[in-house]
Amino acid sequence: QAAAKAAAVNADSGAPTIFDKIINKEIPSSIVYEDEKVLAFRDISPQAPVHVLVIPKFRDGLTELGKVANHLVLYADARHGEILGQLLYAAKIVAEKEGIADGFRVVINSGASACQSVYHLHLHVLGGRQMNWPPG
Ligand code: DGP
Repeated sequence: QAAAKAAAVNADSGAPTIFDKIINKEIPSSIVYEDEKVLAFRDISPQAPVHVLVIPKFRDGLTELGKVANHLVLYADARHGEILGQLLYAAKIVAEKEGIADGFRVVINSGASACQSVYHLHLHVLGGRQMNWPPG
């Protein structure tokens, strides 16, 4: 866990991330849902039978917020209500498409202590098995 936290601290540079390449289709991903503002694709290291990441595309002015956008949960203010709502709505669409609408989990790892490893805001949508509580 210490190594994971150290990696998370190092990842927090504010620079573009691998998710920018996924948004731009420079590297492939398994896309589950996409609209103008949001992209949802399968996690490369699934922790449940369904494990989808939902991310903002930041192609509409949010990009200028730079690092703030990467930490949107931490620094969110009144400007961000719309995109945060759209991310949660997309999570619902993903759950319905994936057949897990009867029970699923939405997670945001925010910051090093939560072991955030990619500094581009993302929701994890997990389901398809019994989820346990508390999470690790
Ligand atoms: P977090 O720890 O909350 O920052 O989660 C980042 C997630 O991103 C992690 O579950 C693995 C996933 N991930 C990292 N790189 C890639 C990639 O290149 N493709 C896909 N599909 N997922 C990735």
